[in-house]
Amino acid sequence: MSYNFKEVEQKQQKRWNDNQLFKCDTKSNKEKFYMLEMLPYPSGSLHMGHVRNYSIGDAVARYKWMQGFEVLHPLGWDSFGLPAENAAIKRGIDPAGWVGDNVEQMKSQLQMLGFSYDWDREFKTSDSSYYKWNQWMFKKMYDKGLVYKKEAMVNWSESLQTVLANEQVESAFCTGQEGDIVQKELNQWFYKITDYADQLLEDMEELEGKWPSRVLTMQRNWIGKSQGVDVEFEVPGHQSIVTYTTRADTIYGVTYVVLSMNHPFTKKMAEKNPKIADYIKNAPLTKEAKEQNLTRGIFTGHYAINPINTERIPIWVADYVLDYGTGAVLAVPMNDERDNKFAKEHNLPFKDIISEDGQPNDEPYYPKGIVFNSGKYSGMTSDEAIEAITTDLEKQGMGRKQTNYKIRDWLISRQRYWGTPIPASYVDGKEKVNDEFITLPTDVSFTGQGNPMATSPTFQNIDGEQRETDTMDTFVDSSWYYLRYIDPKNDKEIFNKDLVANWPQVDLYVGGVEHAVMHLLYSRFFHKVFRDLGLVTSKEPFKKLLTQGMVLAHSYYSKKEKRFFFPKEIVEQKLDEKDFVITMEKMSKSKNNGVAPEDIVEEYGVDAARIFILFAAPPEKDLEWQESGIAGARRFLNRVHALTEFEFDHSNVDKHNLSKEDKELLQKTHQTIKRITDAMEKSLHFNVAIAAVMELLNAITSTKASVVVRSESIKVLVKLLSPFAPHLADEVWEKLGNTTYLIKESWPLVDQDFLTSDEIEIPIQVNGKLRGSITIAKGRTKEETLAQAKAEHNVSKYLTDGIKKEIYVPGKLVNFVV
Ligand code: ANZ
Repeated sequence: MSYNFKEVEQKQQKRWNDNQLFKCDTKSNKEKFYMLEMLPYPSGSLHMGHVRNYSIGDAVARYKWMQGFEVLHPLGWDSFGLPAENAAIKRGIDPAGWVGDNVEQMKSQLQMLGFSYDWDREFKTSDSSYYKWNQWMFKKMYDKGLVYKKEAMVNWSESLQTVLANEQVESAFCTGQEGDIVQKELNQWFYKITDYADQLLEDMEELEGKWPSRVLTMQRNWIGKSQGVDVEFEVPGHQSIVTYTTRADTIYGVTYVVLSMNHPFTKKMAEKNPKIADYIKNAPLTKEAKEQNLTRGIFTGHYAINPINTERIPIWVADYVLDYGTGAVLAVPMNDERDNKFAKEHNLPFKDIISEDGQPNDEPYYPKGIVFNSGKYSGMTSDEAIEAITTDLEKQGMGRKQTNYKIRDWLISRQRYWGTPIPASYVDGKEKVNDEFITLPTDVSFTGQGNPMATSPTFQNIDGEQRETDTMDTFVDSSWYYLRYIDPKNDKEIFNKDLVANWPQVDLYVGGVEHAVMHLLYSRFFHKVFRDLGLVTSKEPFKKLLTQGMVLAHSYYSKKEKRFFFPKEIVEQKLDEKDFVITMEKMSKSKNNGVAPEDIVEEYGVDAARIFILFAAPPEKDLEWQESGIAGARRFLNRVHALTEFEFDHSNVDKHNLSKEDKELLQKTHQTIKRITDAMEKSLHFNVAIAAVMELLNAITSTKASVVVRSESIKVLVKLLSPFAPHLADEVWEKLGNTTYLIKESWPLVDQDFLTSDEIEIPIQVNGKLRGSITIAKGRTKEETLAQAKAEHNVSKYLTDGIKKEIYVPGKLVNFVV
């Protein structure tokens, strides 16, 4: 029953390409749909995560074409970034060449998979025709006051002479260089995303229900807006210290004031006190180390005065205080968990001031409650006390209402080569942002020491000016690429705004949840800046977001050899599974549990790979790779192909002249259209859709309906299957005598007449418990229904002791009380 899938797939792809089926006319008057998957990094070869991502996008794009939309479905490459530069350092390869080779290889894999991209819109972010617009945007933002330079603490590697991002430090990017990294103040470029903090928050309302709620929550937390009060603590003989609190109700419970390492008071103390200087010097650098060190701290030897009750309290410095708010915290060991741990460690006093009922109980109590031991505020709820204490502090001139945000401005400077050159220069040390387009120099050396940009003999010094050698964070590149796809060849403007107005938003964006904050927040920021520049008309870039789950597979860890084996080795060497720890994990190189897309395609074909991927789990859930599952997908497709062997009749179905079997098959057919259309429109649960096609196939192959009706159902099935298994669907379509392509055919419509069946299913309960069901013709009497219900064998065995009462809800339910 099997067919030559390789031949079929190649043949159909050739037909599609020859006829440029996926070319988008951006000026079309048709209703538009912009389908986008996150652009890939050209690492060298596709992995299953990519295949999943693009199979989802492809299914939706093809479905939308069939629904009559003009579909924009482009793909490009996020090609700037460190791996290309590391290849240059380690193997002496030119980064541009490395990227070019990788792109070529991955593109041919994508083409092998038959994805419906409009390849005319492809670009790499490292193309000068793309990144020049990063520079244009930088200048526009500079003119609007959204770009600035300032001193910032960064991770500096002494041996590499460059700044490393936090992630790079943590992943020990510079292996063997541990200890080598120091925190250093450097002059860096920033994008002022904080100016947009409120808009980024408010506009999230538009995304509610359309973006996964956990992504919205992560963005909300990242922006981290909070309302509180700045409270001033006098320090005799010094400038006073201002703390920020959202819990002014706890002010009677304060037993110490605690500062961050970078607080000016800390720094002043460090100059006089070598112990404090040492404390700062020995600060842990990585996030993990910081998290393990939450009680690291030191007493400054000074005291502050609590403005509410003039109590004298010690001033400490601690790692758990961040550069946030004022960098100073009023510590309340009974009501804040971090303070509690810290106070225990350093034997600082505790004061009981809040509980659930306002009674002292000497227990730590972290939520809001009722206040006691707090002077005239005792007896108030936390919220009342916050209000009253804030007002009184304001009156005293010792407090000020304050709104704070966690979000920081976006540090975009990188002391790296493979990125967009920042279009700035210095005259006598003074910065100047330039209009001119600056290409990356090619006369640089990659020594692994410092910024390669600085090694170019031609780049840095021009006409008495000194050029900036920093390049931009590559997240800048991916912040607006979706707009460039609409007008990718424009060399006069970043994009034509009238054209972009036709495509106001990406309708569906699909990608990994790891981009929940950075990429997805930076793009939203850029979009709003574009809007304020009058270049786009919408508030938000991505109307709907789907974050797909990971692709998992079994990994085999050998207890003896202490390494991961490939599943193949287990089979080939007939190894005993008992010697392994077998777990389901994300496919990865380090676990040797990855499956190469090309191997799967070779063995089972593209359509089978896609069907398996879309069928095995709903798109947002993790997918467990099963070889048996993909073999099952292959068998299913073979059965679909076998439909071409049935007798076929192209005549129209006469609705008024149908046998019982005809009606049943048409009902099944139209129910299937409805189920699949609903899945495509609402849940994007392709697994449900494919399951429905499978059911319809079973109905078609077992029916006794007429050839005309069966032919009609086969046509519908092929159309419904085409977004998921496009090659086979077009093949069958062709074999049935059609010369068109399914993507240009219209999606089947539901005929309501066939949605309702003449029969209904009625659940049967015994004592309220479901015991079975019966199918009866509509309009049966109560007596007939009850008789059939009692005869149902699953039910009858519960009725042997006699029936006390019969409950009958016509057309809905039967319940026997026994
Ligand atoms: C006293 C207090 C009592 C606090 C209590 C909390 C609970 P948001 O803005 O929502 O994160 N805080 C302020 N600045 C800080 C800093 N630089 N580093 C670490 N923690 C800081 O919450 C602000 C609260 O976080 C503030 O309210 C402060 O602790 C702490 F039962 O003050 B609170």
